[in-house]
Amino acid sequence: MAQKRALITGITGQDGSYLAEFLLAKNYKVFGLTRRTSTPNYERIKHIEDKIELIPGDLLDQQSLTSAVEYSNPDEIYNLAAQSFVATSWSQPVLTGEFTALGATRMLEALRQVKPKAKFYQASSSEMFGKVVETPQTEKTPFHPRSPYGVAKVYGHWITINYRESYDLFAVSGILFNHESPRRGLEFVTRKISNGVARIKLGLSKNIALGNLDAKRDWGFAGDYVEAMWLMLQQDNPGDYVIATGTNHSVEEFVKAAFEAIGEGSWKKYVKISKEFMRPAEVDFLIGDAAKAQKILGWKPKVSFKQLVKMMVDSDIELLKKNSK
Ligand code: NAP
Ligand code: G4F
Repeated sequence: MAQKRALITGITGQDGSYLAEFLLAKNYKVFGLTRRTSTPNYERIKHIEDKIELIPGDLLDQQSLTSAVEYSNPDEIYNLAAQSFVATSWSQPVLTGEFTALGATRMLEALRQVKPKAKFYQASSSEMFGKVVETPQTEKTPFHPRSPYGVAKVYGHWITINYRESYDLFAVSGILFNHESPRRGLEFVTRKISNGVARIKLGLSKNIALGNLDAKRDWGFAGDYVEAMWLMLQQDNPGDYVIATGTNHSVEEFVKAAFEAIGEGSWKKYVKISKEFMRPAEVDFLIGDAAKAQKILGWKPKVSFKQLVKMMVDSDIELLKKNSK
């Protein structure tokens, strides 16, 4: 059988790096779209850089996306690139719309014009549920996004379905709940906490400044979630799936578990609440029901909340020790 070919946008990001590893292990030829930066930011993929092929391109630039699809001639396209930080979407709402919403249309256009037989994955988000109208959230739960990011993702979700219905494409939307890892960006709350706790443990900081501790998220491990993306594209028919653990925890519970991972029982003295990290509109509560994915894809998360927190804290301690040498 011919070697399968995949194009990943957002390969330098958390999910892109795990997905690239996953596909390499399945013997795919992996291409990754990277945008121009004044210094390369290949930290998350440096261990596999010699096994993948990077193609220059930007979600803002249709021609570069079309050329990337022509060049890579993919069987599968994973559109993971986005402005993915919710807080930034209020300070850069137009850019967020350009990347996260219209970027999906540009990728779909590239696919439609160049390789309509390729299978397409769109990275949709539980942020689309926002102010939730039912619990737990499923593929059928209506959306009420609470940020320019959430609104942009709703657009990306529906344009994917629209292209599937209009042009008979194999285009799917994975509605993924929060997933984290040691490769998570430092601005997201879980990594901010694991890094902060590691710094406190090593005597490099005295406290962590956080915003709303009451928000609850359904947190899973990114390594588990990229398998679900791939499984969605291995089906005979396209469909949209919720991917989640089915359990949730508050930010406060994450903080507590992270301090417990270093054997510190009293976390309160280390945490400062700062208005700077409060949002104009909050998503208070997310919990997903991944029954459809379990039934049709045979997908289940493997890493528990406690294991995830410990993995992130341990990794940050090791990283800080290594960097201080
Ligand atoms: P991430 O770490 O922030 O990675 C985002 C990626 O997009 C990076 O590779 C980034 O490149 C790239 N990118 C941003 N703007 C671009 C542009 N204009 N042109 C080309 N590439 C661009 O995000 P992630 O956590 O891996 O998430 C992957 C996708 O899943 C995103 O679409 C995110 O919104 C979505 N999602 C994530 C979660 C989650 O919990 N992680 C949940 C649901 C959905 P640079 O390295 O150059 O910045
Ligand atoms: O870690 P967060 O920034 O992630 P958020 O907003 O849930 O978004 C992430 O998950 C989405 C899936 O639902 C993705 F689509 C999206 O791309 C991204 O990956 O914030 C989580 C919660 C929020 O309620 C926030 O208000 O943590 C709260 N929080 C409290 N203090 C904080 C902080 N968030 C951040 N980033 N920093 C804080 O200091």
